[in-house]
Amino acid sequence: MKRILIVTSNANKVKEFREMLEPLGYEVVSLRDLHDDEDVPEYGTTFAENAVIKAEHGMKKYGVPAVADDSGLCIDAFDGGPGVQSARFLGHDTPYSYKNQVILERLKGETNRGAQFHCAIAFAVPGAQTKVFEGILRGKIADEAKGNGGFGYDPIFWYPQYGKTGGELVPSEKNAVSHRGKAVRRFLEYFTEYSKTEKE
Ligand code: ITT
Repeated sequence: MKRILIVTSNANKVKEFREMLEPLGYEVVSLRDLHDDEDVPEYGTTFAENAVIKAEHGMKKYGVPAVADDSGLCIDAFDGGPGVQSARFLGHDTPYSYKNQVILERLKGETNRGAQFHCAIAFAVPGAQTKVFEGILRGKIADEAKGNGGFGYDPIFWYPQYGKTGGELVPSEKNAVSHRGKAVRRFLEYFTEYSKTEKE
């Protein structure tokens, strides 16, 4: 089984990576599996920059190829915010039930409810140029929070493909259309070819 190190402290991201990659025969190893709770500082201004910072940090620390995900919610009426600040919006440890209610309050009466999830995945290999794979999912901010599925902003993000919030989706439905699903599939296409050359 091929191993993939994912440099993240977000257990929900690890779960989604596992759900998508394990059935394809990949073992996903997270920082938590390595008993590493270091929080890598994200000083980039784009999702891609932050993903590269995290992946290269893990690659250098462990001396193996490493993957990182930087993602977030961009709301049109907030000029794309919280964007790269999504995890830190209203405080890193503030519960998402509260963050989501604040967003709904701020959008009360707003007709422009367009929003998108963005995911950048970076793949860093010792001695090689780091690669980035991105995925975007356009949708809307729902009128109210619904469901307990997914994580983070999912209960208030309306997935147009299903006419439901992310909180109401089962994992396979979300992964089939999500920003992370798209970026993971782009990464996998590359990784499959990369793995073949590694063996030669
Ligand atoms: P790492 O940096 O350790 O990977 P993090 O949670 O801090 O973990 P980010 O900086 O990439 O990760 O922040 C992404 C935030 O965006 C995440 O915490 C969620 O709040 C939100 N987010 C990303 N993908 C999401 C998804 O699929 N569904 C709901 N919310 C999501």
